[in-house]
Amino acid sequence: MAEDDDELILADLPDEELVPQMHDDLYDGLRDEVVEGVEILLARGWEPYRVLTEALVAGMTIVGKDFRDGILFVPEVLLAANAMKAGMGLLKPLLAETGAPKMGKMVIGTVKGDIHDIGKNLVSMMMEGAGFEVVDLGINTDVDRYLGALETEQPDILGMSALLTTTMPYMKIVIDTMAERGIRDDYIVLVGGAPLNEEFGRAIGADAYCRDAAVAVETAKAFIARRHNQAVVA
Ligand code: B12
Repeated sequence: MAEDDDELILADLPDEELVPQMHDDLYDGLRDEVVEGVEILLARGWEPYRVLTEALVAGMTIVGKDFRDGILFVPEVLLAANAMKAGMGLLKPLLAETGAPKMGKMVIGTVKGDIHDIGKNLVSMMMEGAGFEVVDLGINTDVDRYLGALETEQPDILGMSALLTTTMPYMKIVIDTMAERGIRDDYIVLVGGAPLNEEFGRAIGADAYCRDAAVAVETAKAFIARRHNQAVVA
């Protein structure tokens, strides 16, 4: 009986207790519980985007802070990341289900030397949800793979992600190589990742730095609209 009392039934918690509990479960890398939490919130009528931002991304922010402060280490963060991915997996089809008309195409990848992919995956999901076709090159993407994909996929947008101060300069290598080959201006180049900022984006010659996935979608839409207007004028 005492055991039963100790067991936490997620479905019995009201939203304002369930969400912090999901942050705790994410922190502890409890994949099944995070997935269950996502299912419960969806069943209660939460919009997928709200579940993503308030339950998952907010939880990952806490993990990020404790990783920075040396309270959590790589194995724990990896477990948390896997729990986050499992939750995101459930939301992905729902976010993509908006039936929006095709807005354009994006090739995206995390740069060479960098294996962080949660932010990139989130951007991909949100872009797909907004009606973009997304070709994901994955992690550790070198310049040849980026350029090869530009040639074969012919996207409107190239997206690059970097989470390490040591890997963010690689974005400039890609952009410089595009310039050398005379193809820089054929694409809208968007960059993102926690250590970047607007100034860095400008300095490396990107079209824009986007601080999160929602800004990425807005920025992509604005650039595509501008391109179409130019095409009409020309
Ligand atoms: C999870 C995580 C890991 C996981 C990654 C799992 C995975 N599959 O991604 C693991 C445990 C593997 C890991 C490993 C390492 N990590 Co790490 N990691 C993190 C952590 C805690 C969270 C990152 C994250 O997923 N955030 C959540 C997402 C949603 O946010 P985001 O990535 O910023 O993405 C958003 C925006 O930036 C933007 N965005 C992102 N990409 C793009 C791309 C485009 C085109 C656009 C438009 C927008 C955009 O939109 C996204 C969605 O809103 C961060 C801490 C932090 N505060 O960032 C450290 C952090 C990035 N890691 C760090 C370090 C040092 C490492 C390691 C070197 C540790 C080690 N000693 O081994 C290794 C690196 C290995 C490598 N070669 O890449 C440092 C980097 C410090 C620095 N100055 O460079 C950080 C900042 C932690 C810290 N404070 O010390 N890490």
